[in-house]
Amino acid sequence: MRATLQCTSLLGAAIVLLAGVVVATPASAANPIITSVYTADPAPLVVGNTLYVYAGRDEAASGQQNFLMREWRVLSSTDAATWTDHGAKANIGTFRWAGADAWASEVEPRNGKYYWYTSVNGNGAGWMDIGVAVGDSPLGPFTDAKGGPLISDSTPNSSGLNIDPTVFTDDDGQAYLYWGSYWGARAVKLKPNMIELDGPVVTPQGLQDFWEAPFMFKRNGLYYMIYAANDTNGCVTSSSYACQRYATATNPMGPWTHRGVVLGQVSSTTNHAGVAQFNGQWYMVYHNANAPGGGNFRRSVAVDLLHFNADGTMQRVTQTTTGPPPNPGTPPTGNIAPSATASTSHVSSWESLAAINDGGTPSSSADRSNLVYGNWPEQGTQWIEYTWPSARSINRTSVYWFDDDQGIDLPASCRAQYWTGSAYADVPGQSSCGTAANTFNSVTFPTVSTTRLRLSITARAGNSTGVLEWQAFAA
Ligand code: FUB
Repeated sequence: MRATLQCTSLLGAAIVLLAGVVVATPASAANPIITSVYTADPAPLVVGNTLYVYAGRDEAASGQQNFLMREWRVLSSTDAATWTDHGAKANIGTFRWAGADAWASEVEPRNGKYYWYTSVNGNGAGWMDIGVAVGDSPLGPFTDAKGGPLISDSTPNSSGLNIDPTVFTDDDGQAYLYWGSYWGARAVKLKPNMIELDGPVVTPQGLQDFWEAPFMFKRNGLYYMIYAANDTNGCVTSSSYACQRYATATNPMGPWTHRGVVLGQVSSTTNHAGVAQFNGQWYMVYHNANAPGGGNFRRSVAVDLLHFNADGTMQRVTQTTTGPPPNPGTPPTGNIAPSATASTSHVSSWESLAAINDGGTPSSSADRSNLVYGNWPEQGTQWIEYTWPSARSINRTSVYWFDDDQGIDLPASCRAQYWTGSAYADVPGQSSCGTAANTFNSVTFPTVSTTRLRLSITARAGNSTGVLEWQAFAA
């Protein structure tokens, strides 16, 4: 947004843009999720089995150093990997009182209607306003819900720049509007009609280093606010850029407790993101400048996985060029070992830890035709372990032992362990861990939910141990 402060493009009141009619075209899984047009300021919304993303469109010519944004588009996906572009479903012409700058927006559902809160340049005094359009479906058609701005420079205690609305409706039906830029976050309650303020505009406390682009959501009873910050104290390398910091609160109006950075600097100067849980997986949608010919005013929407820690804090998002795999939150079935990251207390340098979850079926405990894991010359108790990026429900594990009749022998005993979130513990109620040669030895147990499963292996005296394949089965 920053460069636009010097070079705002006012297009004039005469501009009336018809909502674009675009044939829905599925795009393949990759980041950015769409490259046929430049898109920015994404806001996600889950309706049924569909993940929608509402985004502005960057139309600046190559080399142009200001935003040219005249419409808001809708994308959708049923697997968060493959996207359909539905085209523009609202534009500056949707608001008769506006003339330019179709900046960041967000859609909030209520009573079967969909309220599209937009940043837009009104024709009156001041610069940016927040308008509301309404439609009967996530794809509209959308019309102006109010006939004038919901927030403008004349709203008492409004932000220095009234853009970037995020609307959140709590379980009790109370809706909240947050917005702002120029380090000026603001919050206000909305009436049930979603188009009138319900009380005074307040300045939320605790959103450390807030610059702009708030997005609010709730998880496990805790309120989360992510927002763009541009400090160089752990956020960005230059304050021309921005990261996404986040804060949590136990009340939707705050006060907020700053928790850190959840999305680092992106390749565009602006950083605008949203969060959604879809089919059991959390996602962050954001924009960057990574599409061919992209830049600070030719941005593109990307989607990546978002992971929470057990204490409710968020892990920093890994920005990928591939995007997420299709529906990774769908519960896995069968042997989930191949999707895990393996680790061990020791592996012999000439053998391979990758053996244990490469999906092989050995013909015997002496089968060296595939990779082999062994921990020679270590003796006593050693371990192998699987880690998944989020918790898995597991109720069986099965191991095929390696025995080279030299330093590696069948073990004396073994047991399944799991990470409780703070320590390793024996998996409760597990059946005996078999040590037979030339077969898979299964261990069953009541389902545990864990990110880490460990096989603790105790060698026979004077020997080391080895594994040809170790499976873990989703409950
Ligand atoms: O896209 C125009 C403005 O840039 C948005 O409103 C800000 O959040 C920033 O992304």
